[in-house]
Amino acid sequence: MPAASLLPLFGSAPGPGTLGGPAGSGAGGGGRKAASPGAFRLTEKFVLLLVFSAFITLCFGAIFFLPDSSKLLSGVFFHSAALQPPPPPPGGQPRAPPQPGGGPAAAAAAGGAGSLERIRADHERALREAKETLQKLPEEIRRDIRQDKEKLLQDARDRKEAGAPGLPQRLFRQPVGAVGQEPADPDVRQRREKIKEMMKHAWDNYKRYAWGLNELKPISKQGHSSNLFGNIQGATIVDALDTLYIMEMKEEFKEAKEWVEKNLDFNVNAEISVFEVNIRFVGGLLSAYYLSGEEVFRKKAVELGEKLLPAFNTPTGIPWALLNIKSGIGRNWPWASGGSSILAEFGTLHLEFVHLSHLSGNPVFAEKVMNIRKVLNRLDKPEGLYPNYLNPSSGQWGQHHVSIGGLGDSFYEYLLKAWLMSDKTDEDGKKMYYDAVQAIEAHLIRKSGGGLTYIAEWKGGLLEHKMGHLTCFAGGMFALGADGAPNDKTGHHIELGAEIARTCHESYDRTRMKLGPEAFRFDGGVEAIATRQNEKYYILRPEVIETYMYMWRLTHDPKYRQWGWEAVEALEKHCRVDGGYSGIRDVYNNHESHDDVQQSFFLSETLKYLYLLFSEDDLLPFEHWVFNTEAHPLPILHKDDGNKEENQK
Ligand code: DMJ
Repeated sequence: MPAASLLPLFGSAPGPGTLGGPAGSGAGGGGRKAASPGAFRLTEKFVLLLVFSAFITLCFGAIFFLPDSSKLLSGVFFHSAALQPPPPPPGGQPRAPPQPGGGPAAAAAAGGAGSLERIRADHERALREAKETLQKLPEEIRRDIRQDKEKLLQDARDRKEAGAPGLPQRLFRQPVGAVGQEPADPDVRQRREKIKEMMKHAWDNYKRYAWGLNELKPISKQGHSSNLFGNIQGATIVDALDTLYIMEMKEEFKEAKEWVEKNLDFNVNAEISVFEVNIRFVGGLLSAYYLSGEEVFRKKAVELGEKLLPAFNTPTGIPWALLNIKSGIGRNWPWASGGSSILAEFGTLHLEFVHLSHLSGNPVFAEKVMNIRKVLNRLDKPEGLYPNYLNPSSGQWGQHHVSIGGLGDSFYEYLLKAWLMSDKTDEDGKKMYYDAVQAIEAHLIRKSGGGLTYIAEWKGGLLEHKMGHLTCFAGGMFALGADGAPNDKTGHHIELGAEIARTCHESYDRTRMKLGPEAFRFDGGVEAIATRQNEKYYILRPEVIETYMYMWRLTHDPKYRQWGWEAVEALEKHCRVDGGYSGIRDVYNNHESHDDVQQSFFLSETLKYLYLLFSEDDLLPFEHWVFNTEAHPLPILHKDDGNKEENQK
């Protein structure tokens, strides 16, 4: 027993008139101090020891020697844990009846001579240690306490450095393209430098006013917290790690890493959005690991992945949208149709979870997301389309609303990218993606009177001729998937990507501030313009710039760099403020009304895609990396690198 645990017996301040004077006051001179409560005469010590051991013997005697004491022991100390019902199994399969004798608690509860022997031995050791402590000087006891404390701290430090316990050793090999060449063209180089300066402005202000909090309020110069992350902190830091790395902002990357090491804590009582925490935190940590090879990121990613697993404890295995990561209790958004989970949320876990299995050696993560695929493949789809709502208990669709923007978007993105990330071995993902695109083309994609291609929303068979800023990511997706398109449709998919890019550019160009609204419509005589006041805002979103980046890489048409630069100028003119970058309430207005939030995705996505747009193609090349939906790069699991099994999980 450490000396520290005996301290209350001897070290607490005595009440008035007991031993005369505060504990450890030092009065009394050298040798054994008569007046100090820690210094007893030998006879006093003996009496104390006798009383103490008589008391302990009495207590334990009552437990050991009363009739049926082993049952009492197991009932009091061990049984309550076993009474808690385990969470329901995923997939709704019947649970096997509990087996006797499983687990350490059950073994102890089974009692037996072994357990009693151990308890007796512990008891004797405690008495021995108490006796030894009694013979020590107060100063010696204090020294022991200090040493015990230091040892505990050192152990904790060692555990941190050694990485997560149970993680397999892994030889880190940096994937191709984690760093790239300087752009050859001086103008391009200069523009890229400007984007790096924007990152520095965003980061420095976050650091100055909101360090360690989730996001920054750049006007009021303080932290901003969103309930998407519960009380997990540091969203901007984790989201920005890989952008800092590829921009070679080494000092900033180092301070971000140190913050993660010391402060990123998932042992909190927090209800979080499984989707948001996955794409920003798990995705950010995975990318930071693959770029830098720093073990702390692998360890934290796996630790967080494990915390998310209880979200899958539903009858179908379709995860809850919200999860309390302490209690493991999940639920869905109260506004979601019929208690449903959301397509874009449960469909946007695949890439990160496959990598979690890859890095942890634990297949459970990949199994969870593969099961989502199975559930989806068993369901009938209206006109081949995927509704945005799916009930995790009944396994049935909720309202038949279909969208390639909010609530649906990244589900389609992850089908394509799962196939690409598997080095094109995930045939299931491939088929689901191209089948979905075919249905989207047939039922959702339309051309306006003015010749703009747009993607409408589908509500039970009726079209709403509205396109969200979020939907603009689809231009890049169509172009990225062009290469594998069936029936000689490669050119057609590239063309589709180009048309969506043009429409989204128009949605920017037709505003006063040259920044796109949250949603724009194609009805009542308008084209690519927001008509409702609550759709006129711009919150530093990346999707349009993301599409320019893909289109540039895949076509090298200079207009995409030109359009990207227009966005840089507009951001600088209307969103940059002293304290960072802010969203805008109405992009059609003459004067900026700032929303006072610097979203973490501005650093992880908007600025990263801009930087890549003005970089050479050798930085994070598409042959070796895919980007998660928060722009966090994840390496392709090449089959000739021994990833065959990983790809087939
Ligand atoms: C990001 O968090 C992700 O891109 C997500 O998929 C959708 N929306 C935001 C940015 O707009």
